Amino acid sequence: MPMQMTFRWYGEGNDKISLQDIKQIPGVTGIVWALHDKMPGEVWTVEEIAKVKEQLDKYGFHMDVVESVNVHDDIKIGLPTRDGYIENYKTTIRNLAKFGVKVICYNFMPIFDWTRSDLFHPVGDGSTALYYQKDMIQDDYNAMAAYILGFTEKFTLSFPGWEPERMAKLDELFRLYKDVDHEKLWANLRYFLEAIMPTCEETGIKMAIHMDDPPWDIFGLPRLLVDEPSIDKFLRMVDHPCNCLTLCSGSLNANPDTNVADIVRKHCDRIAFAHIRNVKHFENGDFSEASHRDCDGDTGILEILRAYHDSGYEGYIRPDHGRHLWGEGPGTVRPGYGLYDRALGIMYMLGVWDMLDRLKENQ
Ligand code: CS2
Ligand code: MN
Repeated sequence: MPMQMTFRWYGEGNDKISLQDIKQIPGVTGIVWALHDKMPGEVWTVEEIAKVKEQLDKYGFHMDVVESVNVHDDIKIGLPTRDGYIENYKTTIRNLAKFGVKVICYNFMPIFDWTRSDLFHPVGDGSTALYYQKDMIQDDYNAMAAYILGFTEKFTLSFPGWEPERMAKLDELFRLYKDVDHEKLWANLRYFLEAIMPTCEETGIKMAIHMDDPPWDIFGLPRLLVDEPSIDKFLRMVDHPCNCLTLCSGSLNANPDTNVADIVRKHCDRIAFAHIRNVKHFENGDFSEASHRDCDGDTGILEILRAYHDSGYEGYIRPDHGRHLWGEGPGTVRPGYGLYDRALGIMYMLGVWDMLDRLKENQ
């Protein structure tokens, strides 16, 4: 079985891209989905999941991968209330398994999901992309949250991980995380995983942690999954076949010293889900997201794909963020999640993959 190409979709009424559009991209067999109106900690019910299944079935898409079932802050902080939220998480795992879900992507980043200073930065060719200006993400978390929320409110969007309900309590959240250092956060992650592994084993679902993005502490909050040593540590800490990775090339390579292809070769058997994203670095530490073509960024997309191919990767893969092209812009597209550049990315990845297959056949 070859790797399985997927496409992230935010759901009916929540994504301007239709399943019909996605169906026309060659090679896509499954939709990466989520119940985006759920708050972290809530149970996903069978009825709600069934509705999505019905929508995807019409187009013959599988629903094997969920991104994400978000983890409640109380679990990350390690509050006594965490056990209740963990029970809810287990119920969600069991409910998802009833519909054949195989992989749950999640992250363990305190308070913020991916963080950027500009959502529509000019790339130089008329397109725009997500951009990280290092000196803008220093100490004023309220300013950064206001920028993102200003955007989501204006265009009545919601970003997973940036729920206005949570962002309204930012100062309180920061207070709660005050004593959560790296060590404590590692311990809380371990507690969570050890609690849910039996449910994963019983249902066959793999938990696939997403890398922290960017891969360093921000606003004094600890971040764990940042490089090769921390990934080694994570896999050793809970050494269970259901404890897996969503290996996100772009998140990891925001640190240009990280060689993602090496990590693929080392841990391919524990990668359940591959995100392919290309990043271009500037000398002052800023970076911009780029097209998937290898030479448009510094992430080493060709070597990463070669590493997956050599390792016989059979898991799920998707283009991660793309640029905004051909009229896509604020108001018409979710930042990073336009149709065109992700479709181009898929064709690039499949082109490389098909050729690697051919070379192997002819060997
Ligand atoms: C995604 C992440 O958009 C993205 O960058 O790769 O936001 C990812 O969905 C979450 O971190 C996973 O929980
Ligand atoms: Mn990613």
